Amino acid sequence: MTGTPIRLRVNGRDVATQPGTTLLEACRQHGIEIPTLCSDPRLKPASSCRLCEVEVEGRDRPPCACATLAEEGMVVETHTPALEDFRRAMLARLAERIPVEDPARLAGKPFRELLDTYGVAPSGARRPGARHPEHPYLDVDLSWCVACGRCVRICDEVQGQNIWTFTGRGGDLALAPELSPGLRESACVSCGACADTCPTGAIEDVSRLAAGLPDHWVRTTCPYCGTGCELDVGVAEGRITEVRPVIASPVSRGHLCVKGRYGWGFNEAPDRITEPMLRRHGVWEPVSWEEALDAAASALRAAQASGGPEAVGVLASSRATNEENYLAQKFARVALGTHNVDCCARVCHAPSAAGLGQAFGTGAATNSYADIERAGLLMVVGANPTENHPIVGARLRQRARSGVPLIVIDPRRTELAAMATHHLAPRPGTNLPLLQAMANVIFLEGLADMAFLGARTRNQETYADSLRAWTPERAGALCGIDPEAIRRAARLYATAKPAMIFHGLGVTEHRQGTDGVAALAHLALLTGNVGIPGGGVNPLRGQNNVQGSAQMGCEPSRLTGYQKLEQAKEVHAQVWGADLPQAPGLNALQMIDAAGEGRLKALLVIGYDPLLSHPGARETAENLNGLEALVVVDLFLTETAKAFGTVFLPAASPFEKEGTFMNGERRVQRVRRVLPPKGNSRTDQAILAALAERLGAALRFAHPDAAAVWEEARQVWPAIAGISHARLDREGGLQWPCPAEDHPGTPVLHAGSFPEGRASFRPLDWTPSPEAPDREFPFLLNTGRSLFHFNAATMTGRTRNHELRADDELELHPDDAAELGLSAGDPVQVRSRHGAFTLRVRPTDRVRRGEPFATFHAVAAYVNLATGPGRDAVTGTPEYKVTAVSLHPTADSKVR
Ligand SMILES: Nc1nc2c(c(=O)[nH]1)N[C@H]1C(S)=C(S)[C@@H](COP(=O)(O)OP(=O)(O)OC[C@H]3O[C@@H](n4cnc5c(=O)[nH]c(N)nc54)[C@H](O)[C@@H]3O)O[C@H]1N2
Ligand SMILES: Nc1nc2c(c(=O)[nH]1)N[C@H]1C(S)=C(S)[C@@H](COP(=O)(O)OP(=O)(O)OC[C@H]3O[C@@H](n4cnc5c(=O)[nH]c(N)nc54)[C@H](O)[C@@H]3O)O[C@H]1N2
Ligand code: SF4
Ligand code: SF4
Ligand SMILES: [Mo]
Repeated sequence: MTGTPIRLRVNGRDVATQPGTTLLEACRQHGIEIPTLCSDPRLKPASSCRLCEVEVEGRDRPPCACATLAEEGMVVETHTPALEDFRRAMLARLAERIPVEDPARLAGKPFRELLDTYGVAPSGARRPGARHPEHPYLDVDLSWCVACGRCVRICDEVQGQNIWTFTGRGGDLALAPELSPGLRESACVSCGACADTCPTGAIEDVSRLAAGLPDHWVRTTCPYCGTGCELDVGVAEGRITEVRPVIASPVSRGHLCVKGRYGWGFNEAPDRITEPMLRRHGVWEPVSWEEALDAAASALRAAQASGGPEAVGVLASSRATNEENYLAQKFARVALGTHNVDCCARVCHAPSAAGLGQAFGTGAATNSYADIERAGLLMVVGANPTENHPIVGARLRQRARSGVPLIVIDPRRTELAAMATHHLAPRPGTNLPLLQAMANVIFLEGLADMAFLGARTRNQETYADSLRAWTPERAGALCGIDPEAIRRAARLYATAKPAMIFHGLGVTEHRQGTDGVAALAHLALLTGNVGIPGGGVNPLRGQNNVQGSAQMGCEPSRLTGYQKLEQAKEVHAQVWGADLPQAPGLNALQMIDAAGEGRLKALLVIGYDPLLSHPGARETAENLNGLEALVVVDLFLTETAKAFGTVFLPAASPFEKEGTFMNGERRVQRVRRVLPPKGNSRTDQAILAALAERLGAALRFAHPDAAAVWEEARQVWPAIAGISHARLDREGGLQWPCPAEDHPGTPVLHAGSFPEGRASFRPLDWTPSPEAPDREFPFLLNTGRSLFHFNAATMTGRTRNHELRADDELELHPDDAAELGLSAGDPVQVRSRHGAFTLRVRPTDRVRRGEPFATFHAVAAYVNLATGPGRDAVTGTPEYKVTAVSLHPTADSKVR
């Protein structure tokens, strides 16, 4: 938004700025730097260091430029001798606190620059007891602290953790007293915001202190989750030495979580595989690329020869770039001749794409993260963003703290649930009754937006009929929730417009995953919360590029753009110069089922570990064992590779290639090469091209670089036709649909109309899961994630994150633990009808009685040994969130 500019005079010069701009910012816009120590664009002004005081005509006392808005006609002086003398004196006073020894700590810091500018030198000494070096990523030495308060404020205003405080005595910085002895044991989430803002290095990255300042910085996108934070990666002597947040990023706005900020150590892990390998007589042997690629290609060809094109398949990586995923599905369809191609969206948010697609016509998030600050109400359903999408989570928490109503629907009392206006805790697997009952209340109490329904939806009558049976009393009994609580939440959601829904795997990873998403979409339609800023239904997508890999066409029944085969096959055939396969393809789970039945003979697995991450690991193993060849393209020997791999092709990491990722709000952002591929590794693009060449499809994969691949994708998917690498480099990330080069991108979908004209309701009914507790298996196991580890922990497990929290744990209600005689840290065997695993117990009332929760990250736990074969009826997504289990204290302290 731009208004009429304001004009003022600064140091005798006329300058203009937008209304609402501070003097500090207005001067900066015109190249006038006013010194400051306590200000940071991420924070509200504090006016505590007073260095930015300026003279304003007509004011008796000089105000702080950071806290004074520019006004029409103002006359300002920023560097008078009096002001400069004052600044020098202030800095000299502060410099007395800074030790003369160890100048490296101050190197590159804003305070160092100020001291140099004003010709002041540090004159203090290290204070005993001021250093706290016990954290793996943060080195704290308060001898350097000048009490600017930035760390205290950023931890409060941005992250919301409130770890730091000033103690009364002497105004010294300290850990908040209620937090235990050290930083590592405190509630600190290791986001590193304090170290990033600290102007003196009193709180500093361990890696910066070890490696010194980087030689250069490269801007790229985080390789972990679908939030899509931007990173500035510092490099010295050919290695990553630090990562810092990007203040101008529209997604992360100068903030990162522990994974993006500190989780890059995997890149240099000593056990990273950087030589191609073949398994001979059960043993992996390094071979040349020629030999490995020949072996992989001939295994794929042999499988095709004996079983037809349907006997081969590709699992693409949602960790890799859009360009590589585009090539992976093209490789399956053109080089192998099969639609057997899928990605981890299958085990994740495929139900979101299906459910939102059915209702709205587009299966992606309707709105943007920026709408968090516009919403009148936030509803988080089956998602735990403060751990799994921490940058979104921190923003949601800040809004809730500022009084915006928050509804959380989750069986567990997550951090957000604990601060919610209403926390509804349904029994796992009962979203549908609950959401239908909310709709029932909204509809029958006359809270529906009838104008919206009449103008923009169809089938509302049959839908309304299907709601009648879902009284809060009936649903409450099934969900274990007080019917009045359902009514209160429904009324609040319907009346606090715009209301924004975020949802996660607690909705999708169920037998009725797609129906659950549809029920959310219906709620939004019913209340007219679609197509408006601050509203909508927004899946918090999982891996860094899962939105992208599905959107690029790594889906058996969809082509690039998630376009239906029928709808887009002609344009693809034309651009590819090849006919598309006739036979329908198999999804990720079906491919592995087919391997067990001998119908699938060879599988190419790119950056994905199905043996560890698919449900029912024993059955997955039996099925994978049926393959004749399994070609793995990864950074590490995954469990799948270790057990069944026949060829291993070492991939370059996301820090080692060019391309784009697509985040959960449909934003395409650049991925840039920070380092060359490690050792002999190659990009997925190069590997796919080399395989295609051996399969006789060289010409169709001869793109000189990632940008050329993107250019081809633009030709087959009109919604990205306006996005080019060059434009992304110029303007930053863009959200599709962006049909033309002059189109700004689309932050809010469905504003005027839906792709099919109207949105569509369908009646929904509840089918309970057979995974219900009984005498033999009295507990209902729920599984998911924790902050410090990412999925199969292939990457985070090779960083120092494991020093911050135990790897995996079983959250168990303290009463259940007591009944079983279990204390914190005791191993417990978890048995289901399908298998068993052992994990240490963490008694906590975050979970309810009878509903333990396990994180599934580490190989040591192998939680998926116990999960079952249930799948979402529409998409086949596994029912990871409910498994009936029994718990057995075990003397065997060796957790598998
Ligand atoms: N730190 C970290 N971040 C990650 C990941 C990681 O491994 N670690 N993985 C990434 C990936 S791939 C994904 S897909 C996302 C997933 O992010 P989320 O969707 O947040 O993932 P989960 O923790 O698996 O599950 C979310 C919540 O669903 C709740 N739940 C279970 N059953 C039900 C139910 O029946 N109803 C309701 N309403 N809630 C239920 C659980 O209690 C849990 O709190 O995170 C991404 N980000
Ligand atoms: N019990 C239970 N199980 C679950 C879930 C659950 O909630 N509960 N959640 C499910 C979900 S949502 C998901 S998404 C899956 C995740 O399961 P996976 O996809 O198997 O997990 P990741 O750890 O993300 O594995 C990604 C792999 O990609 C590799 N990699 C990273 N970058 C690149 C690259 O650029 N190129 C290549 N070639 N490789 C790369 C990494 O080394 C790693 O081996 O787990 C599922 N399993
Ligand atoms: S530790 Fe750094 S950011 Fe925090 S008050 Fe001291 S100087 Fe300021
Ligand atoms: S929130 Fe996600 S994208 Fe952002 S830094 Fe953390 S892991 Fe990376
Ligand atoms: Mo996921």
